[in-house]
Amino acid sequence: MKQQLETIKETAKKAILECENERAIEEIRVKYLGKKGELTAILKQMGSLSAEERPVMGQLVNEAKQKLEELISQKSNELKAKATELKLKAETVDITMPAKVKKQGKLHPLNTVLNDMIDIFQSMGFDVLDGPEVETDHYNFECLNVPADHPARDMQDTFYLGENLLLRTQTSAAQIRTMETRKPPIRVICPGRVFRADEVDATHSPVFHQIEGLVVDKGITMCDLKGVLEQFAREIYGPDTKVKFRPSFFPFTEPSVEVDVTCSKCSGGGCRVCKGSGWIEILGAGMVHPNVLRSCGIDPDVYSGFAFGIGLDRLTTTRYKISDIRLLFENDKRFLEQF
Ligand code: 2NL
Repeated sequence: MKQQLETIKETAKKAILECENERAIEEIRVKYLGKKGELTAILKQMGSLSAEERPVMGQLVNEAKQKLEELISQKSNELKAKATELKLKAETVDITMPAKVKKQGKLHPLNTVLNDMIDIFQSMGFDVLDGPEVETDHYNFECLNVPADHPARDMQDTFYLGENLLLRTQTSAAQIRTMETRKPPIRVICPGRVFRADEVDATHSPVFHQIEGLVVDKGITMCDLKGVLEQFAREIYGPDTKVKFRPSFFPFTEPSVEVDVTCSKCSGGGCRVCKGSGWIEILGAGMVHPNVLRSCGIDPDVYSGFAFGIGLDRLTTTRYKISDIRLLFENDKRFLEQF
């Protein structure tokens, strides 16, 4: 029996030392020390021993049991420590690694300038309107008092899609519809893409952006036009900006003006940007022609109004010193990322 105990001790020791994970060590514990384990089996055989042999053998078995328990708990701790170490190693975060930068989208420069302009006009009580890019000859030209023989109606200047359908050449049509459907007072701006069959170069594109504005009410005069446009110019170009109104001509307004501001680069002294004149033209405007009011069902003897059209693209290229208008439409990421 002593021999048997010795063999059990040796094989168990060996198994414990060679053990590689916590599950295996638990299996060993059950195999030797469990209820049906080998050491327990020996204890059960003790009945067959003599009265003298029993306590001696009992002590040996207990010692062996203690020794194995000790070895098992030691190995088990070792294995646990090793597992923790491996886990920590696997989960290590290298805080010196460069962070993954999430690229955030930005507004297109045209949208930044447009949002500024919308803010300015909204603060003066204007609503913002939208309209279709494909228009009829009626809304794009007829209602605006543009005669049949006007060069703008020429195939050379306008993209026609059919006999009566065309790509709008200005955003006026949305405002014409407003006059047809809303009663004055009317105060609206209408930003959007417009199209002209222009020769393409650094300052001309067949598609560009315009903001048109329209005010109609009783007693609207040229003073209202001047006040609103001067306020707009100062907000965009700075409070010291001077504004000049030059007589001009548009079929849809009478009288008509073109508006210049002092060059923001040289403050009016004359430079390359303003071609030496000290002034930069920023928009066209005028008092709405009585024929236009009439064509929308508004009585020009009761109501009057003013309207204006501002090019968004030139405003954007000058603000950001962009040398070629085409860059605004190519949407090259390398260009757009700079804003
Ligand atoms: C430009 C400047 C302008 C208008 C647009 C307009 C709109 C309605 C009635 C009357 Cl609904 N006028 N728009 C007025 C003056 C100038 O645009 O340089 N255009 C060629």
